[in-house]
Amino acid sequence: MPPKNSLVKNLLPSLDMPKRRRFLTGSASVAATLSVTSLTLPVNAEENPLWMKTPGKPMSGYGTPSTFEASVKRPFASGYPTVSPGTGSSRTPHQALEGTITPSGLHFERHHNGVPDIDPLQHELLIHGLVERPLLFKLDALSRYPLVNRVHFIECSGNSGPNSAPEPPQITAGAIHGLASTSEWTGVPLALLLHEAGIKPGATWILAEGADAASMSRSIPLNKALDDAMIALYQNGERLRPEQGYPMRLLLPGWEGNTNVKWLRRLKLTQAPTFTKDETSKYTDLQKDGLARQFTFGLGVKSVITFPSYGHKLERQGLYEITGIAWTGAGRITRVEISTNNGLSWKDATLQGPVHSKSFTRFRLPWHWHGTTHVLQSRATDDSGAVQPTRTVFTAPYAKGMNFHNNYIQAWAIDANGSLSNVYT
Ligand SMILES: Nc1nc2c(c(=O)[nH]1)N[C@H]1C(S)=C(S)[C@@H](COP(=O)(O)O)O[C@H]1N2
Ligand SMILES: [Mo]
Repeated sequence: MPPKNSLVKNLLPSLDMPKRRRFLTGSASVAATLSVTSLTLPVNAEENPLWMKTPGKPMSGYGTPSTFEASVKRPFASGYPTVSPGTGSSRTPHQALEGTITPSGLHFERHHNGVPDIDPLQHELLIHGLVERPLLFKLDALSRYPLVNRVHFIECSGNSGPNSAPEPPQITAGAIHGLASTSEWTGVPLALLLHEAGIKPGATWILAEGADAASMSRSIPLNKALDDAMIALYQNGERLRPEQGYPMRLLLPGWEGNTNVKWLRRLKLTQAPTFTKDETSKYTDLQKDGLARQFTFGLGVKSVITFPSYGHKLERQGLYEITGIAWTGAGRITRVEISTNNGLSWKDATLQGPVHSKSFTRFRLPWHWHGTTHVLQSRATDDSGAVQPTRTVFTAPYAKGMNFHNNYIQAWAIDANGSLSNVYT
């Protein structure tokens, strides 16, 4: 398929057009230049296309994308294809998407032992341990609490791992950075349920356990649970997808994906971390000195240019809009700068509002390509003052191949033919 963006962006006028129209382009917004382009009518413009000559298809119970978009899919890989094909991950194809909300069917997946087929009438959530009153909830009971909806990203701490390879992999933006997605989540603030259960003195951590065959579990500091944690029941307006934890998941905005326990069945208040298999065998960050950082929950400030990126081609010279997504576990994105000359100089991109906290923010910068070579980079800043690091700065403290929490600046090279490749700088 032609990548979605090339279909749209190639409508933009090139620099070899007549002088009068070039003048209009220079002074007008991108939207206005699109209407300038549409002045050139195709030869058969007055003839009705085929699909206007017969009645269209009937309604459907649940909508699906156009068949012409069939190639917009999540690339996936299983680590154990024969024993457990459901163990592995699939990635959001960012290079083919726009806006900030990830369509539910394209939300990335990371499963440690496949997707359980949970009957919501049988599923229960237990809150116990250091509480005054242990509580047991069915889905209908939870759904009766006052609900809140918030737009948040989830990002696996293993996201961007392919860029830890010695040579830059020539794969799409989604194949590298697609273990991150944003949804509007609706659910019950966890603080509400914990206060109802009554927190006993001494409780400082919570064990969160999933109802999958991996019983994936993590220890969560009580402070986070009382801050902005949510038991999410809905995703983009509908019940959670099975892949995202149906019928309920723990949502810890801005914290590494793994702590957002899906198919949540148990929360146990404890005096200390439980040191579950999932937080001792994995999700620690090995340093050069042989020590590993543990419980590195917050995700760093990050951005990626989604157009143009690997797999796109600039077919001709002219105006293009450089665009992408930025996010941070700390709060809001305040600035995204773009360099087209390998970091020599930077220009502020426009941030598309509303800028939600701990959510994807779309950035845009119009740019003229004159048919020469470039290295494109984006550098995000958040409201804690953190700036996205270079690859050299990020990797400095870690052991070789440390594969977690990569948030360094991504670079795409454009060659004189307009082809894009992944490069390390
Ligand atoms: N119960 C359970 N929860 C889980 C997982 C899992 O395998 N089992 N995977 C974790 C990991 S590593 C990540 S990155 C996120 C992925 O969420 P998603 O599949 O909805 O994108 O869920 C987390 N929660
Ligand atoms: Mo993850």
